[in-house]
Amino acid sequence: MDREALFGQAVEVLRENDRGAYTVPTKGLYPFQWNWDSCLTALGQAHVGERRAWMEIETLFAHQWEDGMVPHIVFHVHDEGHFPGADVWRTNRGKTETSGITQPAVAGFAVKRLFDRAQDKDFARAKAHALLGKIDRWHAWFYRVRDPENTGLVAIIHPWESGRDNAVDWDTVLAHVPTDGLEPYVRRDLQHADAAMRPTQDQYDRYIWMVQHFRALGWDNAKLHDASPFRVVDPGFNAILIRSCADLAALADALGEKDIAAANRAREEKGRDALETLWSEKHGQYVCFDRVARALVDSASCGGLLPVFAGVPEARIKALARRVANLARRVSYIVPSHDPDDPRFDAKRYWRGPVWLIVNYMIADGFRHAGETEAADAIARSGLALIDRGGFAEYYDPRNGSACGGARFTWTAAMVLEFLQYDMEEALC
Ligand code: 9WN
Repeated sequence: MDREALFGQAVEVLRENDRGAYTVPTKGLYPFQWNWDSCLTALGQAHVGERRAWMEIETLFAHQWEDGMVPHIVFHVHDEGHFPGADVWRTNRGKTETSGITQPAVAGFAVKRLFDRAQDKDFARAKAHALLGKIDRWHAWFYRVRDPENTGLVAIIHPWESGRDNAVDWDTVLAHVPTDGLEPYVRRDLQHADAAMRPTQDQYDRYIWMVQHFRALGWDNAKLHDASPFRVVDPGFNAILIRSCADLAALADALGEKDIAAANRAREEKGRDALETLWSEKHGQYVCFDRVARALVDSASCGGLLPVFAGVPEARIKALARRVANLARRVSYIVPSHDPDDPRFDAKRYWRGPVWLIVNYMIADGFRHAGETEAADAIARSGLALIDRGGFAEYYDPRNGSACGGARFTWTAAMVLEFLQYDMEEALC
C-alpha cells in the first residue's frame, strides 16, 4: 500500500473511534478510555490535530485519583458490552467511575514527544505545564506505594496493570492467586473476539478474584501492595516508567520546574541502575522478578526487551539487538511477545506470542536513540508489513502475520502514523 493511502486509512480508524474528548481502543470489545492506549493514541492524533492530541491526555488526567494514581480505565459511558464494568470495580472515587488499578506510565514520554514536535509552541507549553505536576504526582505515587522497600523498581499487583494481560511471565505467580469465594460472572470479551485469541477462563477467574480482593480493601493503595498475592517487578513496565521519568525531567527543565526535574532525574537514575538486577544471562535479556517468591521468573517475553526504551548501558543494548535478530530468524514478523521456542508460546493467544505494534514502536524508539538503526528499521518495517498483511488489528500472529483480536484498532493506527513519520522513510519504502 502506498504511504498516502496508508496514512489516510490510519486517520480513518482514529476518527471512527474518537468519542469527542477521548478515544476508545476499538468499538465493542473496549468501549471506554484506557490509560496507555490514550497516551500512545495522542501521538498519532498529533499528526492530524495537535489540540485534539493534548485533549486526549488531559481527559485521562482529569480522572487522576487524589492519591496520585491514574486509573487504567475511565468509564465515561455505561456499556454492558464489557466485563468487568464500573459496577464490579466500585471504586467510587469521582463522578465518573474508574477502575482501581493502573497501567504502564507512558504519559511522561508521550507529553514530551508532543511538546518537542509541536507547531503551536505557546499552546503546547501551556498544556505541558498543566500536565507536568499531574504526571509527577503519578510517578511519585508509583515509587511510594509500589516500591515500599525503596529498591528503585515498582511492582504491578495485577496482570492487567502490565498491559500484557496473559503473558507467560505471570503463569507461575498467578498459580498462587486463589479463586475461592469468586462471585459468578459472565465474560463479555468472548462475544467480540475469538476465545483462542484471549486469556483462558482460569486466568480470568484469577483476574476477577483479585478485583474482588482489592475492592474488599476499599481500593486503599496503602494496603494493596502488601495484600496482593500477585506482586511482580516487570522490566517492561519499569522501563516505560523510567523513560517517562527521564522525559518528564527534561520537560521540567525546559519549563523551568527545577524540583520536578530533580525528583524525576533521581527516580530515573536509581531505576536504571536497579534494572540490572533483572538481567538474565540465560536468556540474553531482562526477565521479571516475583516479589512474593523473591525469585526471577524464567520467561523470555517482550517485556524483557523493553528496557532498551529506558536507555540501558551499551552492552545491554547490543545484547538486546542480538536477541531481536535471533527472534527474527525464527518468526516471519517481529517482535513476538514471547520466545517462539518456549513450549508456552502461543502464536495467536494475546500476549503469549503475537506481535503488538505499540511494543514494536517503543523497542524501535529505544534502538534508534542508541544508534542501533538496523534493529530499529527492521522492527518498524515488520510493523508496516503487518498492516499490509492483516489490516489495523489489535495484534498479529508472528508466523504468518494474520490479524488477531479486535479490528480497526486505535493504537495500531496511531503507531502506523508514527512509523510513517520516522526519519528512516527511505529504509521503509
Ligand atoms: C484489560 C485496551 C487494553 C490494553 C491492554 C490489553 C487489553 C484489557 C482486556 O486491552 O487489556 O485492560 O480486557 O483484555 O491487554 O494492554 O490497554 O486496548
